[in-house]
Amino acid sequence: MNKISRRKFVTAGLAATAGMSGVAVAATLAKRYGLIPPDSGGIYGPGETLTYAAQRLLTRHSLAREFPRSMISKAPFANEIAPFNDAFKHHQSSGFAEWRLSVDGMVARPASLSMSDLRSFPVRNQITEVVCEEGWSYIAEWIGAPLHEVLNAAGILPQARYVVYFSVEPDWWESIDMADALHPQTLLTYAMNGGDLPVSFGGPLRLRVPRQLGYKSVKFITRLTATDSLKRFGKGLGSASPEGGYAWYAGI
Ligand SMILES: Nc1nc2c(c(=O)[nH]1)N[C@H]1C(S)=C(S)[C@@H](COP(=O)(O)O)O[C@H]1N2
Ligand SMILES: [Mo]
Repeated sequence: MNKISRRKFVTAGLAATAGMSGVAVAATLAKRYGLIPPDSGGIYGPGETLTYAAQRLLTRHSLAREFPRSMISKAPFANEIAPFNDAFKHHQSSGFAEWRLSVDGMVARPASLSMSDLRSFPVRNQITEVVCEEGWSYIAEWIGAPLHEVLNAAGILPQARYVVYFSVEPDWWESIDMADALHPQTLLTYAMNGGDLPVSFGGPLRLRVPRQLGYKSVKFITRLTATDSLKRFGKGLGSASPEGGYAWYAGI
């Protein structure tokens, strides 16, 4: 046995005796492809890495299921929302004329977009399901500007790896990777079921990410920022969800 194959033999043996599992092998692969989620630490970390890496390697371009118009829920369920402060009520009474979405970070042309600016982007619609981790769901038609159109107009830089998005509600902020940010069904929605997006459903502006659980579809969006690292946001776990015990990646 020459030196190299002997070393290989020893490594394989070590891995076997240490019980190096499929999960560890998968984690090594995930690292090679840059598919480690920001909440990869802790006891659920290996599972999170496996879920995220496997979905991204196998179904990066998959589409969320779209439903026929006849399946739109008659009584969609709006999750409980916090009572609004005076600033929000002021926006509401002026028809959100002063609402702005700021687009910044790793973009060549940072922008501050009004609702009418957003309405001037190509309009897309999708009839998809909002699925809450607490066990309920509803189907609605969502209408808005594809996030990729807005990012491209702002000149998103090739180094950007994630888009972080913020609500007027400080506890609600999330991030998605570029696979979801550039996905054709990820929409900045301002209308629902044919009318303006009601405040109870996130109006005036909600990011719909239909390939993930409802909590990634944050309501009352005011800011998007493109970044190459999630470390400097909050506790560095990618979003508010993992800080509260939920997964950053919530693919469905
Ligand atoms: N700003 C904000 N966005 C939010 C929430 C919230 O409370 N505030 N709840 C989230 C959760 S947990 C879910 S399941 C969905 C609920 O959407 P719905 O109210 O349209 O049913 O919105 C998500 N987006
Ligand atoms: Mo939820």
